[in-house]
Amino acid sequence: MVGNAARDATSLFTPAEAAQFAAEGYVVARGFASSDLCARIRDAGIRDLAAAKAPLEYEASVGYPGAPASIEAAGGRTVRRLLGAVDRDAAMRDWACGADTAARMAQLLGGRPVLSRAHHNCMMTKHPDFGSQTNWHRDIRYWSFERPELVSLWLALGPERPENGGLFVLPGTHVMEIEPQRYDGAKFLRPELAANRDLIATKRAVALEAGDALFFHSRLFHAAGRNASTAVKFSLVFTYRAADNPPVAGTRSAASPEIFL
Ligand SMILES: O=C(O)CCC(=O)C(=O)O
Repeated sequence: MVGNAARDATSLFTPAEAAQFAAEGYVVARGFASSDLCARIRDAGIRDLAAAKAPLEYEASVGYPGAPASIEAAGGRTVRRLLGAVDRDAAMRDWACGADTAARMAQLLGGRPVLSRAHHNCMMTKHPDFGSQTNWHRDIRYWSFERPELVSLWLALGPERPENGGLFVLPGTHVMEIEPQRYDGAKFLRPELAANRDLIATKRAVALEAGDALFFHSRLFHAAGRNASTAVKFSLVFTYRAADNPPVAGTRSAASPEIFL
């Protein structure tokens, strides 16, 4: 019994960590996945990348800064995301749906977690040469749920720093109201506006090591630069909702079967 109690305690956020998530919209669980598991997940990514195993998203198809202009251009088949991660590989699925992940998600969501196959559900593969920059955005911008309160989980499979395209966040922005005119047509923050510049000046880099997991709110603004290193950066990303926060019927968010944890 003592052993179980100790194990349960380590699988949850401390009150201080939960309070950080509530206040800042993100929290990092250090060493959340073992190095053995990280190696298995990363190897699966390397294997699927080499085989160009569908479903894939190419950098060229998102057209972000630094991406090839088209599939036919040099680097046009650079993969941005290996999609469908939960159905791609057992190690990815087991981690996404495992007891430790479910317990932490239940804590942050305040209810039973449900994994969305429609959003994230991918391995991000940021390449040195043609990997793109992602400007400041909230993931919820194109998602449709009863409440805009989902939590995403980003597992680093190697070191993540600004230099290799690691994430930046704007702490506390998950609870801010932002006027529509502060966004461009694709719902990225317009960096030329003084109000946005002031907000962006509050940015914080999220430095991660392999096995660290970033939990972040679907309304948290985040961004990432290009990968200036010589190695592809692999990160596994999933999104969860609470069971009482269903997707809106008829939208893309409702189009794929979900997994109740
Ligand atoms: O790695 C990146 O460029 C950022 C990815 C991201 O923010 C997203 O997919 O929502």
